[in-house]
Amino acid sequence: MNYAGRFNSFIFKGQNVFDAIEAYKHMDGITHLEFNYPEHIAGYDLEELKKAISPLKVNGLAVRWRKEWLDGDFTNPNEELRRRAIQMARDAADVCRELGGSVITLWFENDGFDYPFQMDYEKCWGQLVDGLREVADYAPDLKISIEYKPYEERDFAMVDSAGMTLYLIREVDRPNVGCTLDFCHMLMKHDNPAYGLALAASSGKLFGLHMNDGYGWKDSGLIFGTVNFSQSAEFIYYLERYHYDGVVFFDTFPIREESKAECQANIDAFELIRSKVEREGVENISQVVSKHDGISAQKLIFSMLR
Ligand SMILES: [Mn+2]
Repeated sequence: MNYAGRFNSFIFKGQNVFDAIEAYKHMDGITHLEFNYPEHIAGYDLEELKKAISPLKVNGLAVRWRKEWLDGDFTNPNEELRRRAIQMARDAADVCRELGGSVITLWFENDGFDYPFQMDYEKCWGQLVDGLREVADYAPDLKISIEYKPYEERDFAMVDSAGMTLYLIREVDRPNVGCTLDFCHMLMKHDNPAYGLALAASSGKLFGLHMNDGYGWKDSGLIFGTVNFSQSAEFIYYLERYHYDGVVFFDTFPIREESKAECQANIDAFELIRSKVEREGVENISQVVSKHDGISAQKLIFSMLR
């Protein structure tokens, strides 16, 4: 399995990108790096960064528009800011390619609304579709991956669910546009994580994963598998069933925990639950699933706990 950790777990504690890369090299299982753009790239020399990365590989870059775009990223009412938001995604594609990465993750943190009558939904939906097409056509060699989150920063996000994400992907209609599924975001929406995963993966649109855990009412970013074991196991079953070969990125927030140990705990948890799924066997689990029976499902879950 390919694994990556979250740079900000180190950077928010005063370390820099190079410190974090060094820490990842000393973990058991990390294979890839995942940068935020521009925050983890600006101010660093790309050549130096490239040297420091090896032997790890770069999965991709996640664009962060942040505070200057409070009124919207691809739907900003200020046309100049809207153009710059799209341009930032195009610039991220150039840097991603330069670093040997293949995925641009777009979480539209500011594209949403807080008040009734605040947004012209049809107009803004069109802007989102047009902006995504522009980025996708600019970088046809890269995967452009949409990460949904139901709320936070806005009360309502425009791309707020697995269903809305898949609908948007269809509307955009480009082969290189797909999605990244964040486990906590799915719990926040009351989307059963494995359901969205199955629909995305079976249509070839699962480009990335953000694994973590939580209680569903906020983006908790807890260590994978700690709260929702059975949903985590179901998620991994579908990853195996659809032969997911992308990167498993742990989007967790070790605010009080030691960052390196916390990242390792995520990898170990994923490996452990994966081993439980593999011990049962994808074929056998598929037979249980085909029964559409709650008791059989419960027996399978408890069998995995043994
Ligand atoms: Mn995420």
